[in-house]
Amino acid sequence: MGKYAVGQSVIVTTEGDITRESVDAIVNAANTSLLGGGGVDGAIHRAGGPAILEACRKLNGCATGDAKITTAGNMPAKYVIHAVGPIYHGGNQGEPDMLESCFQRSLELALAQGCKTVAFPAISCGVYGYPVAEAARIAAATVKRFLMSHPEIEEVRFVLFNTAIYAEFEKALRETE
Ligand code: AR6
Repeated sequence: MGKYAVGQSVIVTTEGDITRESVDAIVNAANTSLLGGGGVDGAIHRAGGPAILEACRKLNGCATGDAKITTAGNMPAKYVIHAVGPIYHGGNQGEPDMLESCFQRSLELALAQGCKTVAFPAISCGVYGYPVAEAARIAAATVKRFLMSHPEIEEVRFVLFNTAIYAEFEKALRETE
């Protein structure tokens, strides 16, 4: 587990399953339909139960780079923030801005809902094919910048599913301003 002080807040990295995190909000790596899928999305819907899909059906989908919030159903978290990351097409099609926007919009929603603790997975780093080192740098820089101006969010956790991705996020957090 890594720990990084950012202003009055802290960023924590852990390896594990985000559905088990006891935080105010966990972030989902969703798709524009918001109606479920594989990867972390599938795990969240399985662990949270049907209340999440029921809430998602009322949201009319979500644009890439944006996020929407629902109940977390049966999971320990209070909310799920469904963020839609970009599919990676080489990096020259707006992917970095869209990925940054996912983290920014998720944190804005968390703040608006009064969340103090938020957990993120490695959005876009699975099926969507984003190179992990680049995605980790964007995630680290965006979250750090947000926390510097919003100390109301006390802790952001990056919950990474395997050792290689965990190592990239650790590196990015050490090297990013
Ligand atoms: N906890 C934490 N991280 C996880 C978990 C988990 N339980 N399960 C997988 N990961 P992906 P994407 C990691 O593919 O690339 C879905 O079908 C995984 O190892 O879930 O944004 C959606 O519906 C990887 O590092 O999301 C979309 O259609 C990271 O989470 C599409 O996939 C993200 O991988 C989104 O693709």
